[in-house]
Amino acid sequence: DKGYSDSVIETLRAKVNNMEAELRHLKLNMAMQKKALVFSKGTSAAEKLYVTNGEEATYEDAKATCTKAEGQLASPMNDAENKAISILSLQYNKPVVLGIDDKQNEGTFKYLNNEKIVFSNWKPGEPNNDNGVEDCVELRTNGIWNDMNCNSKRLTVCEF
Ligand code: 289
Ligand code: CA
Repeated sequence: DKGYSDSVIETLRAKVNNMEAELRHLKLNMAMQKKALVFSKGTSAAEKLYVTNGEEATYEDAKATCTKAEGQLASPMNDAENKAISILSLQYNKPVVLGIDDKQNEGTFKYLNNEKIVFSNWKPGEPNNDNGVEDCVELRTNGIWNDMNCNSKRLTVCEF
C-alpha cells in the first residue's frame, strides 16, 4: 500500500492548521504595525508606506539614506502615491526629492531601476532644465513637480 497512513495525514493537517493560524496572526500584526507607523509619521497608498526622517538632503545623499534603511527614495507611480508623498511635504512644509532623474538622457526621466516613468505631475512649463543643470525632481507641497538641480537639498522621503 503506497498511500499515506492516517497518522501522517493527521500530522500534516495539524501542521497546515498551525501555519494558517500563524499566517493570520502575522497578517494582523503587520497591518497593526503599518497603522502605528502611519499614525506616528508616515503616509500610505495601497501597498506602499512613505516615511520621512525630516531631513533635507541632496538627491544622492537622500538616495543613500533610503537604501541604507532598506527602502528606496520615494518614487510615485500614480496619483494616489503622489498624494501620499505630498501629505508629508505639506506636514513638514518642505519640497521632497523624488527617486527620478534624467541624468542618462536629457528629458527622459527614469526611476532608480532605470525604467522610464509611467506617471508625472509636472507644473506647466516643467521640466525646463533651467540653466541646463536640472536632472532631478522635486515634489512641492502642493504635489506638483519641478525639475531641479540634483545638488539642491530637499526633504528625504523613503518608500517601504
Ligand atoms: O534655480 C531655478 C529653480 O529654483 C526653479 O526656479 C523656478 O521655480 C523655475 O524656473 C523652475 O523651473 C526652476 O527649476
Ligand atoms: Ca525646472
